[in-house]
Amino acid sequence: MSFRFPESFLWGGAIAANQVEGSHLSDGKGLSTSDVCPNGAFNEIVERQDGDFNIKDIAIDFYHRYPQDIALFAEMGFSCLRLSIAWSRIFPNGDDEQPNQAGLAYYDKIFDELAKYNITPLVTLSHYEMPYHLAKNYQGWASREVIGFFERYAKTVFSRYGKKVKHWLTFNEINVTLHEPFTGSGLPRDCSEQTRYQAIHHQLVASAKAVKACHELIPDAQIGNMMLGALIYPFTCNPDDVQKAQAQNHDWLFFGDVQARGYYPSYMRRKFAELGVNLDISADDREALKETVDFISFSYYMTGCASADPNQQQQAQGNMLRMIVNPYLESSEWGWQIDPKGLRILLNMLWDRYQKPLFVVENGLGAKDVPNEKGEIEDDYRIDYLSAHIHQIGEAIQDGVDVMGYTSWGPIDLVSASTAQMSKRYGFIYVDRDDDGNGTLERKRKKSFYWYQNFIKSQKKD
Ligand code: BGP
Repeated sequence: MSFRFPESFLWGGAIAANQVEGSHLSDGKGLSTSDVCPNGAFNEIVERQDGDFNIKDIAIDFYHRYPQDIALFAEMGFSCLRLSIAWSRIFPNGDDEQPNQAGLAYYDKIFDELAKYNITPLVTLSHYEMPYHLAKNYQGWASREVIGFFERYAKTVFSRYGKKVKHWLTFNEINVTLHEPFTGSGLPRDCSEQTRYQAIHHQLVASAKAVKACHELIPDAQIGNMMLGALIYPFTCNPDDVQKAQAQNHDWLFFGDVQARGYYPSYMRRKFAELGVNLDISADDREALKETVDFISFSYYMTGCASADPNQQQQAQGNMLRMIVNPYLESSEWGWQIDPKGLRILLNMLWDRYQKPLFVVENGLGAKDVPNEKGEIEDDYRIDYLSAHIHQIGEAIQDGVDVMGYTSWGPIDLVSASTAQMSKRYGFIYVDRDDDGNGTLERKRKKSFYWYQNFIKSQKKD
């Protein structure tokens, strides 16, 4: 690639506490919503019993193996690691008066380890989990009270880590509450549209309050939002399809519009009226929402199409967004439609819309890696996927878009959020563990490890 990314561009990978740490009840941690979904974020909720199996109870044991894993990230040349704090390590029940000191001490060790290698932490406050107690006893974000609990949690971690962490995100893929109400938001899966949008409103207010607290407690920090970047194309140039695609894009851009502009976009008035949703928004809420994010972050895996034709039923498989298949694109083994150029289009679209710096905080290919006879993983498919996407980010920067960085999803194999499989692998680093929990947890560099290492090196000044 002849284009050279800006010197300040952050390169790295992204992980989430519940998908890597394990030790789900260690050192005072409480159960989280993720701990009661043994088959993945979108499957049944199972009350815990002694001796039951949840692959995330150990995950990849990052809780203990972080020094080795961070050393491997450093070896690849990472300048950034996106990770999340498990809210239930800090406030085991969510509504506790005092934080759990052992939980606070744990993340200090992580941030200190990153500092050794000059790796900038980018920290998500809530990545697809919340204390299970809040889901069980308050119906999660359906309750206005949870705003206060989240604010207390956010203030606690900002005060504690403010010297070590200068880049923050509020809620991972906040728009996913529309499709999966339990794991990230603690709502009953069969909740009404009214409950769902009221809960989303509470999350948006909580996000804005966290932004305010961050600005006050760590004035030299930056805090962003995080959306699942679900770009939708019209299936044909029929204006009916174009309008449908616009409406579906509004469904998720709405979150960014509130978080970046500080008020509800006007198109939501009609949407709420059509759905029969009547939100309880106080004057204080409106005031709180005015505190907007410093940058916009998003995940990017796939695109899809929208069609107004009811006979056009061909859906993309394996993803919760139920997008219509684009005949020009290929799909991953899980039916996620691969579209590197869509990333350039989306970056331009978000830049035009918000004029705030953008950060691609997830992107990657889930694949079944099979070791060759020498036990090595030759994952050229992953290298192809990632380099094509990175190339399009370079194109977007040349289009004039301000992009802060890129953290690929799952730089080390981890537990899949949607399926709870280990065999859906994203990593540059292989972890010896299968879907049933067998394996030594040994780490091994894949071919893509050396590719990413060389690529990052090529972007540094000679
Ligand atoms: C995003 C989530 C991540 C991650 C990724 C890949 O939606 O933020 O947590 O898991 O998707 O998805 P999966 O693990 O289902 O393949």
